[in-house]
Amino acid sequence: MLTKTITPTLDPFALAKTLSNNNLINGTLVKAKSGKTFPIINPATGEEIGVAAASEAADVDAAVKSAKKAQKEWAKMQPRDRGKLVAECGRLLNDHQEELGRLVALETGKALRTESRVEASVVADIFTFFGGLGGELKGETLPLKNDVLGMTIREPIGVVGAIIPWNVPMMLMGLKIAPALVAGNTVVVKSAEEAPLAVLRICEIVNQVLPPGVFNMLSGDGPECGGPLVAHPDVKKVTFTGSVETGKIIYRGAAEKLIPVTLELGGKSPMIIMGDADLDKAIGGAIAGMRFTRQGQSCTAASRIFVHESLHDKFVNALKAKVDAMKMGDPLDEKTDIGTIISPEQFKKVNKYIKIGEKTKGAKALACSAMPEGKKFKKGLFVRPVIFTGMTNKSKLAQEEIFGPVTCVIKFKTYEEALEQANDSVFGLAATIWTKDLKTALDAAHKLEAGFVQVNQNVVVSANLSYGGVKQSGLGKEASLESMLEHFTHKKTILINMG
Ligand code: TXE
Repeated sequence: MLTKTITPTLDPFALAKTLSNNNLINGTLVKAKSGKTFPIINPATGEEIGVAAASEAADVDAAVKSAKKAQKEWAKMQPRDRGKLVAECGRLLNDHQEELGRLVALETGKALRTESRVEASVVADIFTFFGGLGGELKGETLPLKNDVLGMTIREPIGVVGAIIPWNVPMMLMGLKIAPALVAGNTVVVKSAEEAPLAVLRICEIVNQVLPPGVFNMLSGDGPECGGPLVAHPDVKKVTFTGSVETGKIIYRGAAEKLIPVTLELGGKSPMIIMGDADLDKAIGGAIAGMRFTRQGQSCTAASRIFVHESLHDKFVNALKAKVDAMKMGDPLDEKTDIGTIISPEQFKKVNKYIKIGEKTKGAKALACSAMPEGKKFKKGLFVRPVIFTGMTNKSKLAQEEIFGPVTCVIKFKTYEEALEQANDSVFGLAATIWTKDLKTALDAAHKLEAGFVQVNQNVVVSANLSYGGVKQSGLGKEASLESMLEHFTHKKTILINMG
């Protein structure tokens, strides 16, 4: 039931100001107890657009207490009724799509038309999808002796700590909180320093329907706010998306308390383009897969493209021409295809890798598209997309996650050689194979070491598609019914002796 009505605000600058310096604890917007804040910067111009609350351990404690208190009543509700409330959040988020798209474009630098609106529609869909799954929290009956009845039931875990990054903040938050809530848990989310606004706006929106305390949100620094959240004795599960390094810190913290974790980490996703592939489709797939529109800031970015020698030169030229035609510019401008890098730190990291690539033996850098013009963007974190050719899969460029608009195109002769190189990575998130040959496609689908393999397409994450990596790309799955059951409930076994 709607208790308050928030109407969409289409001016993201004004919205950023009104959202500034807020956490959501127990259904109320509050500042950090210390009163400390940090600036939120528009990456397209370098200008401050607002401030975020710099939450610390005391704020974490207040948020967790509120979540713990709310969980008792929340867990008593019928799962389908919880689901209805979560689905209602989806309906409201749907009404706020344009507003959320603009806000996330402003704070992250992701182009509105190609990226940010899409994310806003996906987050609404995630709530709608999980909202319909309340009735799926079913158990089993067990085959036992005649006079013993055995069964399993699904129980919520308790308070869930969710730590999210900045690249797709709304979607990644939705993938964590929607299933957690439907399963009867309550949540404390920590937003990313770089992108706290759109997720905070989502809090305001869902706060209209969810009971106070069921969903709490803090902005703050990783170690200062995320650290105490993981360590808090009343947090019984942690779910995280971010870097491998931070994932390991979180895993260690969770191990101290022996609580379960879900980790969605980095990637270096391979694309194998066989000699018989449809070249146009493969080029489209490379552009979509590489997420140039998001400046390559995607964990599934197709950052290693293995192309059969017979197609290599044609592919590189055609890919360059297509990326050249993409317009880099103001993320809020409808004509813009490619926005900015998120932060000065990431900007430095991406440029460092481009320099490494330029010095790599045999490598050739093809810079594409053009920098936006105008004084306004002088301090903007724009990076021209770069296609590297001529390096090997062993090079730093092909082995480490760059998280920028940089892809490596590597020539191969045989399928076996391509497959071996594709699997020669510490990561295992996503992979694609492009071929007309069914046998090769099926073989690759089996043998590619990745959590998500696609043949002749490169679609993005969406609700109902189980998503998650192997190797150093993480632990566990998101986005599906299975993710709700396996990651946000305990299975309890009950035996009843009727003799
Ligand atoms: O990530 P971090 P950063 C990768 C990508 C990128 C690199 C660094 O390669 O270049 O990570 O990005 C919180 N305890 N990905 O620095 O540090 C932090 O506040 C608890 C891939 O942004 O992992 C933020 O909310 N929490 C990725 C979140 O962790 C801590 C998306 C992510 O930050 C913490 C983003 C701590 N000690 C980056 N330290 C993907 N898989 O999509 C930090 N955090």
